[in-house]
Amino acid sequence: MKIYFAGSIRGGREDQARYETIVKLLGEYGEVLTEHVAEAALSDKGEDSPNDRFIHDRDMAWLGAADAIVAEVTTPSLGVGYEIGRAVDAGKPVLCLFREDCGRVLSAMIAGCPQVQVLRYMDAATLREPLRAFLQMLAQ
Ligand code: 6IA
Repeated sequence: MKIYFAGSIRGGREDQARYETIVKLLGEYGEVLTEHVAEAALSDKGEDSPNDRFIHDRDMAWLGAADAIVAEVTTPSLGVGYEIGRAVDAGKPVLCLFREDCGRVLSAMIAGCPQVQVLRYMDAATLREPLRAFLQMLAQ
């Protein structure tokens, strides 16, 4: 099972520690193609940073290779929204995770999309069982 994890980068890194917890949980059920999204040290300011065209094309190739997309959507991110839309268009299963106590309301374009499953949670540590259920259902 190849899993594409999406989480905010330029949209803001406030939830980075939660991404780490989620990527670790996902790693119990498959290969996470995009582990770097959860890295604390992720920075695109270095001299050896790949350019945006490279990032886009590489990520779209990974998205195409993925069996499932799991997106943490609490911190609003143009890139994550774009990835979700592309994944829906490609007919890929998409699970979005939204932290309920964040003080925001999830975009209607995600919450209202019939092809997207939304899971509202409070604590990332409680996500093991719902992630297992989502991914094992796909494996059948
Ligand atoms: O608009 P955002 O930057 O918040 O979009 C985040 C989403 O787009 C993530 O789910 C990633 O899959 C993808 N993405 C955006 N920027 C990058 C990136 N930046 N590297 C990989 N995926 C990205 C470069 C950082 C690197 C040079 C350290």
